[in-house]
Amino acid sequence: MATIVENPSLTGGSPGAEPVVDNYLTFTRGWKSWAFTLDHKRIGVMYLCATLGAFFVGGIMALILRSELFFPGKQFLSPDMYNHMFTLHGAVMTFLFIIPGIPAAQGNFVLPIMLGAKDVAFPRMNLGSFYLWVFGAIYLVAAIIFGGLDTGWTFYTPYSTTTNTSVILATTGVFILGFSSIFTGLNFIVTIHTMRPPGMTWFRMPLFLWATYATAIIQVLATPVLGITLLLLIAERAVGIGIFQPELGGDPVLFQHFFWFYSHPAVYIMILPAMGVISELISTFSRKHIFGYRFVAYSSIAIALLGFLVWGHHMFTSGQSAVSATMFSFLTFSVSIPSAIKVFNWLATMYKGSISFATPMVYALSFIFLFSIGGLTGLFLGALSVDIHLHDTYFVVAHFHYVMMGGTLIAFLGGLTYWWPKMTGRMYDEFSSQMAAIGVFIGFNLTFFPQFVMGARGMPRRYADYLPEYEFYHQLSTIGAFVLGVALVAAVGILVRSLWTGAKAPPNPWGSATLEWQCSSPPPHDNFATTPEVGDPYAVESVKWSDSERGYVKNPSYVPSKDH
Ligand code: HEM
Ligand SMILES: [Cu+2]
Repeated sequence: MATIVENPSLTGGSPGAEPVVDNYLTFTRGWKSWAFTLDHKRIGVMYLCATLGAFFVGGIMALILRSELFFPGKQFLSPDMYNHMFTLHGAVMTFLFIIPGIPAAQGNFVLPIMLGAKDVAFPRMNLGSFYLWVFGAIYLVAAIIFGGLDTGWTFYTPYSTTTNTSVILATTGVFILGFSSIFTGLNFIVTIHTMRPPGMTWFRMPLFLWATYATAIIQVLATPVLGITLLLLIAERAVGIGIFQPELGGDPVLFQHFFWFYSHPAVYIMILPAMGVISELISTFSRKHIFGYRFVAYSSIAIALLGFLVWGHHMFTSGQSAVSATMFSFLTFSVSIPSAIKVFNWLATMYKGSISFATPMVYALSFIFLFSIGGLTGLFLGALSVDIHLHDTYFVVAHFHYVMMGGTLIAFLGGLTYWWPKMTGRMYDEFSSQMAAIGVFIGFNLTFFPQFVMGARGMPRRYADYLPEYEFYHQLSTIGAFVLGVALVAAVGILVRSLWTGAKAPPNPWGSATLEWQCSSPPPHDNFATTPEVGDPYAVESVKWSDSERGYVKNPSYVPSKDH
């Protein structure tokens, strides 16, 4: 059995011997040193493997769904099985991948280092958060095995109170996952408030940190509402407390209010960290200071706060009053302003920049394009009269995949390829990785763009069958899904291969000025031996390319300007 072996370089090697470079991967060894680790970097890596695993499972289900839809009529899934499959696809993707993906996996890895801290404020709670994720995932999987689940990821009443599938197991799982998310958010808030080193003022924080901070506010404030709602649903099913079931005097629409009071803010839990990643990528790969730093920072907070006011836009057709529908429509438009501010600032950052098309930037550019389509179609849906026609059609499916997949997943890949050399100490093959990124972009659009068209033409969502007039769009979409699947497997495969074949990564391969690039790749156990020198995180001129290092090094002729 494996045992924990302390790194010999730290317990004193012979004097004069070549110093063994300590890094977080080799610091201690054995599986226990991972299972009980309190190191935020290792917890980040474990989260990364776990969420990618969930993404793979959710992806297989998506391909099964799309294959069923290649022809009208039944292929191999009964309508009932189809309901199970799309429910589990949605629940796995949302709760196990998209929500924890960037904050818990990449945020955990880089947040303390970017901040200049040795770890998060509560390392044990951090590990606890990871195990809660594991337990929550086990419950969800158990629901699949014991009775399945066919309510849709939204668990709408009254169906969820009457179906005889495993609603209680699944909602217990989601309840536990909610705690995991709250723990992560709480940890990040406290870390950012209390662990900034001297010189790291709020306005010297990289924008990724502002974004994860804003995300954490939502995680802490909104997730309890989901938790309580799910407990009420469990109580309704188990003992009939009469809150959602009409025959007991309850109101099923109340469930929708509770659900969306969490789940609209939750879409910002998904997208804000993604926007944070993109801010880092655009500045680094344009070799320019980010344009409008404060606007980008404040717009994250604005999104977090405004996001709490718009949940009723999911309920325009639920019979809510015309006055509230009008108010929700108006507020929905206002929440898109801060997102637009970010897009304008990214474009302005690129303007006259010296743009490199390294893989992370290919993803960043894809993000801007796809997120813009996703966001703008959100405005169509936020317009009252238009939504009456589009509600519950494939148009909505296309909209949210453009924001969740075109936005968050693409940013996840951008962040993964950007921080990969830092996490693993290896460079991946640039050309094949760029090709995979382009494949993802093409596959994605082929899958989801036709869904806008068929949705606008009336194809309803969550149906196992369709009229022949939609066949062409469904076939394009299914072909796209397989292109996307192959490209995604290739994108991740290329990264994994670099663990064996990749060149050693320099501390700063891309020329970024944020602190994580000041420590070696991979970083040492404690991140920084001495307190790092904090400067303007976007002063890309403070580093310059060195041929001998095959990376960027400090630029001796750089003089910080006064306004930063
Ligand atoms: C500019 C910002 C956005 C606006 C104006 C917007 C607007 C809307 C509206 C009005 C709907 C309801 C449509 C209907 O059911 O009839 C909707 C659905 C949805 N949106 Fe957005 N949205 C925006 C951004 C996002 C983002 C960033 C995400 C996720 C990352 C997202 C995820 C979703 C999801 C998952 C649904 C469907 C929920 C379901 O019924 O299963 N949206 N959006
Ligand atoms: Cu919403």
